[in-house]
Amino acid sequence: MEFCLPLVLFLIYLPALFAQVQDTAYTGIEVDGTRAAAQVDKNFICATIDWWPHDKCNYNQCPWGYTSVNNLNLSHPILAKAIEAFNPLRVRIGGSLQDRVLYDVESLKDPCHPFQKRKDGLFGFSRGCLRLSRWDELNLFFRKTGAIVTFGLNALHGRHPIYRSAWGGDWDSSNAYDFIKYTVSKGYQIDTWEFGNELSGSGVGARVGAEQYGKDLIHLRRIINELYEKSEIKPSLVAPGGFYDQKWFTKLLQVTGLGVVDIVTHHIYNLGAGDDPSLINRILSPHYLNKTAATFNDLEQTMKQHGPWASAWVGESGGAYNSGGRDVSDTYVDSFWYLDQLGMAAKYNSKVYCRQSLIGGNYGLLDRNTFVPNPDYYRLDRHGITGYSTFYLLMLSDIQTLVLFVFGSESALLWNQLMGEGVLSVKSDASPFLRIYAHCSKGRVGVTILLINLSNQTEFILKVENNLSDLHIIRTTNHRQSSFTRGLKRAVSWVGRKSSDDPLYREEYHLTPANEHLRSKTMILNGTPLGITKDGNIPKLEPALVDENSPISIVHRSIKFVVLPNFDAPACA
Ligand SMILES: *[C@@H]1O[C@H](CO)[C@@H](O)[C@H](O)[C@H]1NC(C)=O
Ligand SMILES: *[C@@H]1O[C@H](CO)[C@@H](O)[C@H](O)[C@H]1NC(C)=O
Ligand SMILES: *[C@@H]1O[C@H](CO)[C@@H](O)[C@H](O)[C@H]1NC(C)=O
Ligand SMILES: *[C@@H]1O[C@H](CO)[C@@H](O)[C@H](O)[C@H]1NC(C)=O
Ligand SMILES: CC(=O)N[C@H]1CO[C@H](CO)[C@@H](O)[C@@H]1O
Repeated sequence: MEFCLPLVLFLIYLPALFAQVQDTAYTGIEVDGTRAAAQVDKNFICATIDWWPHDKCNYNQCPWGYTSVNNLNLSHPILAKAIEAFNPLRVRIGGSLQDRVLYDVESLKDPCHPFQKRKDGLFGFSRGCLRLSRWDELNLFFRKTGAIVTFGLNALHGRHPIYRSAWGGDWDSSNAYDFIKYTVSKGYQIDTWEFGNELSGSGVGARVGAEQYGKDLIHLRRIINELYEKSEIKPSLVAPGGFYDQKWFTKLLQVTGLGVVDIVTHHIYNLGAGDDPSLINRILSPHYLNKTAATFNDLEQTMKQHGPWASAWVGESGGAYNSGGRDVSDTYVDSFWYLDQLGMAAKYNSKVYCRQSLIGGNYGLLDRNTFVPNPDYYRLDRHGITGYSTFYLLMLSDIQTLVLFVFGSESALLWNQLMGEGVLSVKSDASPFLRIYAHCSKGRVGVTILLINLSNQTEFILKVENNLSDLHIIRTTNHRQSSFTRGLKRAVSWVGRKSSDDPLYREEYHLTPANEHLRSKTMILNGTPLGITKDGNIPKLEPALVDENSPISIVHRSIKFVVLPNFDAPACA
């Protein structure tokens, strides 16, 4: 019997072996351009600046360097250019230590010390302090770079631990009051004041009950109303900047009621700890990625029911917690997670998405040491040429090395340039490994589709249909090509179809890793590595122009933005 076993095993595994051969799946997707399923803010992309000092360490690494609110080098030319490239970028100032920050206003009685390591301190640090001279510098910098600022206030000030991680007592608003007053007197523009960081639900490090939190928010609302009474621009109030907890969030909305909280922020770290060996498997698992949809959906329901006056933001999301994963959060593979989550957040009506972090940790969009405008830091300028758009890359800095190449920023920039405010729903019969998101194109007619192919073996060939037409979805998955191409010929409902023989084009931005290595730090756009040229410039970044009636293909483990300028979508008009 024994010697039969290998044969049996061989027979069992035979189909599996064949299944691993590269394959192709034909699929139809239908984009509903008749109405926007959701709407994001004009400035959806946001990145955070944290308070962590250089000696914040995880897993025997100290990946923050000098990137804190208090010591980030604001005169580094690359930093300003990186922010300006988004034109504008939202910046959220906050993080774990924000609730322990004192503002060095005149009335402050305590000395203004920086954060210091302390074993018994919350998150292992003492309280810290923001000097007003630094606050002045920061505001000059934000004004210069056009950043739209969200500032997180110290919601633990005046409270004390009561039981385990639970903190009690009223918030002492005096320090924040004088700080906001100073900010108003200087004419510094703060778009949104946020209250607290990760104190909701069971909290991270510390938690505060929803009832108490709501009371303090009502108080803060009064302060803001009072201090901004004579101002033309009135900042919004944002809270609680913590993990979603249905009971806690519901209670907070009930206690505060209409006219207190304008924006509800929640945090997401859905990939696990930064040193988790399964990070990459999670990033590539559609099932795992999609789990976050449940959170988005629950929050959307809670908001509809208890706070229809407020909108939702992802206030902080970095994938892997505790500073991100080294050689994961800063490589190509991270874009699968990041772009998928941007798409999902938008679909569930999040108006803004703040990526942890702009700089600092392993998940920074910029290298913490060199600020390398990662060769992926491009500005895209659009010029209308013969009806199409041509994109030019402006080089932001001469960089000596291509090695430090951080992907989130490239992905974020492409999203920022291409994806508009209207979110469109997509029907598809594709495998779950093909993640699809559609938005109105940014700043022009038509729609843009984001395709994320997580499959390690399947290339998808798609036919995009407009449901304005009376065509039904052609269910062609894995059908033979002939029936698929027959279906293609029936594609209609594109605007601008000329009777002339001129072909109409779509634009494609295809992102793949160098050397097919998922953890590569070099990104390939339309077959060209994104690197600097001999003379120290970054090459032009142009979309591939493709006959719009040809099927769209996307190879395994890659990402593509497809701009369809002639797609007739009344919702985007
Ligand atoms: C594709 O992934 C599956 C499971 O995720 C794995 O079993 C298989 O070996 C992979 N195939 C290739 C060609 O890498
Ligand atoms: C900040 O960056 C600039 C430009 O690279 C550099 O000249 C300066 O020394 C830096 N300052 C600090 C404090 O590191
Ligand atoms: C993702 O999750 C949402 C909500 O739980 C569900 O409606 C949707 O069908 C899921 N999508 C996929 C592709 O599994
Ligand atoms: C388009 O799709 C939406 C839902 O996605 C549906 O409500 C609408 O009836 C569809 N329109 C047509 C013409 O099929
Ligand atoms: C690993 C991987 O995804 N490889 C594919 C990436 O995309 C290119 C085409 O752009 C394919 O040739 C690779 O096989």
